[in-house]
Amino acid sequence: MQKMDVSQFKDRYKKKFQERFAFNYENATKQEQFVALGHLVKDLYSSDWKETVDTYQENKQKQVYYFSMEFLPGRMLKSNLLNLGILDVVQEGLAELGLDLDEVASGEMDPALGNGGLGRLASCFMDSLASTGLPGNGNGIRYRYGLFKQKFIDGHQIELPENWLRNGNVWEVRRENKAVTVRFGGQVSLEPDNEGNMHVTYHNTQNILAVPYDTAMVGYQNGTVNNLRLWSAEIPYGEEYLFPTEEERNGVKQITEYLYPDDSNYEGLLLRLKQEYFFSSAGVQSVVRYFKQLNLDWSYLPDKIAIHINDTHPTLAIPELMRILMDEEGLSWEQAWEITKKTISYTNHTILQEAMERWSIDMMNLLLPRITQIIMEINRRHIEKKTPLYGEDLTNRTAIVANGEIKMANLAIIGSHSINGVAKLHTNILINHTLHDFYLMYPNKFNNKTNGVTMRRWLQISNPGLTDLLDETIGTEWKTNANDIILLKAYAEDKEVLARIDAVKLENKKRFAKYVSEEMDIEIDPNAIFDVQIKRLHAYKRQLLNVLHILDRYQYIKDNPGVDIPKRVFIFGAKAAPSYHYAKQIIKLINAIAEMINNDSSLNDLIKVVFVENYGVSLAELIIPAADVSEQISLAGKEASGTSNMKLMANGALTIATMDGATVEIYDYVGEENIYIFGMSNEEVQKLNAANSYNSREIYEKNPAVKRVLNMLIDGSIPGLEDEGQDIFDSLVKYNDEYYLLKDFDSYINAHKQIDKDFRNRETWNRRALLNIASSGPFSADYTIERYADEIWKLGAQREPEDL
Ligand code: 26Y
Repeated sequence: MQKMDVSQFKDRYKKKFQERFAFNYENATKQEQFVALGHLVKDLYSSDWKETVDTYQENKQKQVYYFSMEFLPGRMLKSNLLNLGILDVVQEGLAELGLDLDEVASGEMDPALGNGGLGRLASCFMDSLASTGLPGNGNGIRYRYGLFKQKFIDGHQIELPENWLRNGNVWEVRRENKAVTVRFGGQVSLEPDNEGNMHVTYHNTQNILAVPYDTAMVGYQNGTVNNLRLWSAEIPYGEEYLFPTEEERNGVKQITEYLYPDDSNYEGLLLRLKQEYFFSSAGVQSVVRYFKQLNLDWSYLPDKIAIHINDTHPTLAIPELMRILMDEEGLSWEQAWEITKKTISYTNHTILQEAMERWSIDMMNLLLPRITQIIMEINRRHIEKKTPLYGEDLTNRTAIVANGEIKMANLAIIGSHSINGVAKLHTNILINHTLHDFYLMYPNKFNNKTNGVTMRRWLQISNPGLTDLLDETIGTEWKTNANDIILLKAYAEDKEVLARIDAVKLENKKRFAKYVSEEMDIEIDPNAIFDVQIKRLHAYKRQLLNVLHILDRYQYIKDNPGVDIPKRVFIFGAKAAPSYHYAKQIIKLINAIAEMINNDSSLNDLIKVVFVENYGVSLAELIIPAADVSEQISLAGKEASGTSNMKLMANGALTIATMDGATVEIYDYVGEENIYIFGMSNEEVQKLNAANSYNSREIYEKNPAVKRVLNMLIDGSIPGLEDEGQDIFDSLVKYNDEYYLLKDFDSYINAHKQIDKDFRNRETWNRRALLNIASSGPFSADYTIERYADEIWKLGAQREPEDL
């Protein structure tokens, strides 16, 4: 890309604005100001975009396609500016035009095309693929409506539609000429042709057009611009007459209408199955079309293409690739199977049984008859081949088809060459427990890839103060080589640097406090401890344990008026799946407690509770740099990895955590004196499960602090609660506390007491914050992606046919 100075930028911006809107930028809304800037930025990268794509094709380089039902990219303006190397120029230029970049940037909608960790990981990976110069493409769904917009009414979560496209989308390019057809329903028959070869014929299928919308994924100052392709469902042109009723027409639109807001709670809904096949089929078709342009023998497909499936949601890519290779390209089953397995790899993101996808065979057969045949045959051959080797019991446990259902994880493992977990502990649990049978069969398929996050968005963009501090102490190499952040360790005893760490944090806290004051009308003291838990609301993540601590603290302050402890602001951000009643009750509980505490002047502001509405990527960028304490308190063994843990650490928050997910690795890097570990380990949880001896009521009866706090839920202490208090109380006492909150209660409270003490010693606290920042480099997604590229996708080493 050509360099641009401030005055050139100003000229171009003014011109661009006029072109698009036919009036002056000064009188525009920030949304219009953003649109003009977005288009200008797009002009700047478009030639690199074309060149990158052309180069991959000319070099016949192996490319990876990351299939994901969810992407959570966040606003893209600043990320693109940063990656193009013009963030400063644009900021300065806009300022000279009387505009504020942050204001203009807020005119962009935040595309919430994902639920949580899995979708955000996909977007971090897209950024890292481009930024490490790797040929990697995204493949997903262009949902017309993103994840619902969350409102609190009377403390209850209300879901509103998120019409993120209502002002258009500057970044996307509709590519009608690249559309493909996806078939649903009907019947299939196998009929011989004149030469006696079998042919698959379809009858009465519904044919739907998949239209791709492409978005550039700009690499960090390296000229690479990759592609994220999102598919939209449409009625094929000229075939409107095949969809005569309103209902049929809506049925097509519906496929890509909205993102399912369920995170870790599987429901076998037909429309979701349609979505899964829709984008998997469209993606595989477009990949195959690309491969055919290379004019190579089919056996080279795995040398040119890697397809990665993000959890089981795109697993139908496996039978779809089989179908195309056999039915359309005439390969034998054996050839197609070898190619498919070598092409596909799979990441598992959960061990929660309720999140495991299983589809009813009947439903699948009605919607996808040919795909179902192929799955049944994969299963038949699997059982036939493995039974003599592993015996009936073990083999049957690995069957894809059982009890009238198709188990997607089993299909994903059997039909791929690699399965990975997302943190060391998680992968070990997969190997030793959840997927142990598969591990015995395919030990070489299993591997770990600990998650990572892009330090560009989560440090450089969201925390410019810390970015400057790093630049001025350790230089700028860390921006392309995150491990360099470790150099900051050399400043651990440097009082000046420690004071600056403190000052940067304070500025970020003020920024967030301003937001809270303006948007929520709550005043919080930037000198208080900002204690942050931001993640989807789920029982296993134990936001409720955090709540119990708040109530305990509340009691303590009530008992000891004038007590001298540091102020705390408890900050929550969380959406609950709309059908997840218990999670929504916890939201109501937190809001009720916030109301009670924030309006109680006798507490002397020693506690405040802030539950931000509509938590998402944009709010995360505001909250994370302002955090002092990072809450990672899931029941050990349940959180596959976590990624907010990494972002918070990189921004100098100290972690209070169970030994779960990637937090175990954070502990390993940062050392025990710089993290607060509490509660049962995974082994202890497993033992307790096995012993079947847990009795939460006994803890309730015997532990006065627990009793007191829990009683608050049911004795009317918390105004505004209806059934929530009793139901939540019952979950903990009557229904034996499934996630062992009461068991971990004491050690959690003690860890928080230690935080109170330690926070007072500013210098020591800042040193530990510094050590957390310094130790965060290994969690850069750039490294994660490099390991995927080397060890799973083999993007570097590839078989070169003679005729290349
Ligand atoms: C099947 C459907 C209901 C479903 C939809 C979304 C199932 C799961 C999900 C999303 C799961 C998810 O976000 N998992 C998270 O993935 C992160 C990235 O690997 C992990 O850090 C995090 O621990 C895990 O909960």
